Amino acid sequence: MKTTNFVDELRWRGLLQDMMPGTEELLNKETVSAYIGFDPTADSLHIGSLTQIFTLIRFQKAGHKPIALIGGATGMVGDPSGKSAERNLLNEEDLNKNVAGIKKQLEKFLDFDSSENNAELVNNYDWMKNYSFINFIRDIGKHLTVSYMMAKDSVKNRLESGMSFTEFSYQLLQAYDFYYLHKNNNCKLQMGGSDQWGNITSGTELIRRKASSEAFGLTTQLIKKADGTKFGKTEGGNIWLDKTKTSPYKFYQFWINTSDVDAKNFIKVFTFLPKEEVENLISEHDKDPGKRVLQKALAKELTCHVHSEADYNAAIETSTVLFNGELKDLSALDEATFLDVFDGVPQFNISKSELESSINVLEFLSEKTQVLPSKSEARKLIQGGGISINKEKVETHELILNPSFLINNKYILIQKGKKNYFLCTVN
Ligand code: 485
Repeated sequence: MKTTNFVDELRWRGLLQDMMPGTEELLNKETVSAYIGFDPTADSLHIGSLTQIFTLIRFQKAGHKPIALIGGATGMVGDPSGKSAERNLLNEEDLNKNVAGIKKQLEKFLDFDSSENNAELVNNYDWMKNYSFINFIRDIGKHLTVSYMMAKDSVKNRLESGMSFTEFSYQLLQAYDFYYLHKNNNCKLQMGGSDQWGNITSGTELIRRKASSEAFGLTTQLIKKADGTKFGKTEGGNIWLDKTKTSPYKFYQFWINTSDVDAKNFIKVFTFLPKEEVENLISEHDKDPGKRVLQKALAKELTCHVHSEADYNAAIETSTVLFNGELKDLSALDEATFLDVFDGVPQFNISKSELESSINVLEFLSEKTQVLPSKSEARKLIQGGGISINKEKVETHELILNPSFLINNKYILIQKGKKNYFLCTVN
């Protein structure tokens, strides 16, 4: 059943970039199958891919049928769209691992069982693996001219810097996928980010020429941040959907730290909250931006959806550890989360044997770790109650550190004053 209008929905969320003429009419007229492709360039999707996963979900909620394609074949070639330099080819082992990882993630978001209006999952390797080069260039290559292919941005932008024939052919592969799904899965629409426009239109062109039939394309906006920096990256790299690569805590923190301007956009782009609720949240937020109503809603919706409610609750708990936590909270954290919590905190290393032979706290703070410039400074601060180790105030400068101080068998947490943390790793 049709509950929302898909195109209107994308519009008010600020997601719509381009549509081929007739797309909106088609979607208003009938139940449509549409696909979006994901190349297995890594073993996990990242938050950049969420826009498109959510596009498929929105499409389904609007009563249509979404198809997710994994590019087992195209991933072997590498899409030049939006790339300024030739890519390295992935080896087979990595590709297989990546396909499996991405498949698992897509399955989490979309229900792929075989009932009628359900989402479908396909892999273009299945129809490419036995397609011979000679047949492909006879059957497919013949329909698009070199000048047509060269007019695409993905090729034009590389005329100076160079591009292999391999990457030049990528658009033909993607065009053939669309042709194949149009023919075999009644797929009439391909969607993707705006960088995919050229490849999508190569597909509709192939379908027009080879099948004398009409197909459509729709692209969504690439997500930008108001300050111009790239969305979805931190100093540590991508924010991944796989919790072993980006812990739910760090994932939650990413969204909580969104700026006010961005949060107003992202609440529309990255949640399924209906218009009225979004508008209420925005006006509530504007009354007192310091309360970070939008950021909290954003972090909650996403952490629950991508991970789970339990992960969300744990992330909130972890966030409070730093301010009022007890040592038992710290040792309860798994190592990845523990490191995420103290990400960006100055770090020191000492050897395990040093610790085994016992270290006086003054020496530890000044010589072993340089938390303080000298033993006398350290003594002063301890006397003033300004040093804690593993969240416990150091009461005497005669304290001796030994392996019993280790958290997770590896770390000692030092706190100077209220806010300055240091992490000592013992190897
Ligand atoms: O038939 C197809 C085969 C492969 C693809 C699409 C259709 C993948 C596509 N060429 C591609 O490279 N997509 C990117 C990827 O996989 O990382 C990104 C796009 C982005 C958005 C997202 O995939 O850059 O705009 O479409 C889903």
